[in-house]
Amino acid sequence: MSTNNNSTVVNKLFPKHFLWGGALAANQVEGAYLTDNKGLSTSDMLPNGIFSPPVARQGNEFSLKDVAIDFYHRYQEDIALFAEMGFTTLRISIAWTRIFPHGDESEPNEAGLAWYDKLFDELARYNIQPLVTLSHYEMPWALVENYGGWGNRKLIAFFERYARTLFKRYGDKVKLWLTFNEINMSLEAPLTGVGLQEGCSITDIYQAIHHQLVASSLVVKACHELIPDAKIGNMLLGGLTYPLSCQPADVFQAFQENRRWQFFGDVQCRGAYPGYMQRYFREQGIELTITADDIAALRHTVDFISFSYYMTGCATADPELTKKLRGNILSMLPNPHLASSEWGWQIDPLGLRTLLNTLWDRYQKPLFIVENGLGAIDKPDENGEIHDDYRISYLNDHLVQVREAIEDGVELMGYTTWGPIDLISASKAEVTKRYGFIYVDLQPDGSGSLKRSRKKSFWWYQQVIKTHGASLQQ
Ligand code: BGP
Repeated sequence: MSTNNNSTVVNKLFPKHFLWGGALAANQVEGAYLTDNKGLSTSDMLPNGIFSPPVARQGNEFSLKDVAIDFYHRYQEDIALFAEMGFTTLRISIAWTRIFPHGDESEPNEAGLAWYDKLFDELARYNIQPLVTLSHYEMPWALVENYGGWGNRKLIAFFERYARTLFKRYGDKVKLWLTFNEINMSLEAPLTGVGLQEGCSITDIYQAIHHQLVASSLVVKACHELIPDAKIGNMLLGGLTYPLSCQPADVFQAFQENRRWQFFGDVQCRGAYPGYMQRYFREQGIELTITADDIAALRHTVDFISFSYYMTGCATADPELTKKLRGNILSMLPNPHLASSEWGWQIDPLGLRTLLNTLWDRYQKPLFIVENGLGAIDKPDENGEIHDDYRISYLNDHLVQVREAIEDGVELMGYTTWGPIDLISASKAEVTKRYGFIYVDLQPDGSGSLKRSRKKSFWWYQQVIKTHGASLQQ
């Protein structure tokens, strides 16, 4: 706070050490889905997105993800563009199937390891700090077929071996790690989240989640042992549910809905299952196998909390109303006070400030916003340029609220927009829904030159980073 001409001026710049960048996931950008001995992943088996059933891959089916935006071969050009925007961090994920193609090998695939070495070296050339997700919506398909996915306790050891391999190999290049992307999404998309196929019960899902939570904790422990100067966080889908009315029953319903996903954060940040979850398991007849070793493992809690933020929604205690109102992909009810994106995701910048404060109050651990952005249809004008003012306005309004949250006292490490370059969407594996500051000439039928070009938002984000947020419009 500084004073100027007797009036109080609040200095609302983002802190100097704040990390700015964008976030990608291997299966949504890399392509090269069988190159350098890569194995098939759950994502490869879901060419229509994370909510659709898997298809058998016999070699001639079409999936946009097979080539995606060909980041595997074009990463140098893309990183140069990120550097031009002023990125100080880039969130990427490592494809487990590049390192252990089937998940259960005793030795890693050197060709896969070597490719990520090149990627990290390229980032280092520009002083861009990698933020690496160990598992972003994919796992070896062989682990689903041969072991039943995370329902099988053996997956814990396979994942730990995979993570230890990465920590040993990249320990001097990567100091920021995340365990599982949106770990709470397993409740909505069990195959993507925990490798469980159709017909699994809620008990199966929570048992698989339990194994994943134990694996996450063991990997935190391994990271602390192997790279003492690194930090490792969890990654939550940061939803926020409001009561549809101020009736106490609706307020309580919304409170419970929020706990459905906060539970994951509670275990990963506090190191034990919360009482409300134990009650839920009892009442639903969910009996989990939890060993004494599991309980000890869970005590290894994360260093920071990362999360994605796209939308909010509502809940009511009235079952009839719940049926009548159409929910969004997260089964939240629409909020009559909010506008929606072209994909029906309700836009709520102030909700981000609420969420940041909620998480900070709850855990008192540093936070990191690792996904936020607007999926929209971008139409090039007659000169081939894209004037994506809608994206600029979405991001501007969210960042203004982020800055407010920092003023509130929230400790925030950084901000990475989702999809700094156009990529394949996760929910429906489409390319029509674009998030990037950089346009990629790729069409829904797979045609296109894959040429990259800068959108208007490219210059806007460059300015935001350069001015530490001073260029944002209040
Ligand atoms: C998150 C995922 C990302 C990303 C994003 C946007 O849930 O972590 O992988 O894709 O959502 O979703 P979509 O691609 O479906 O628009």
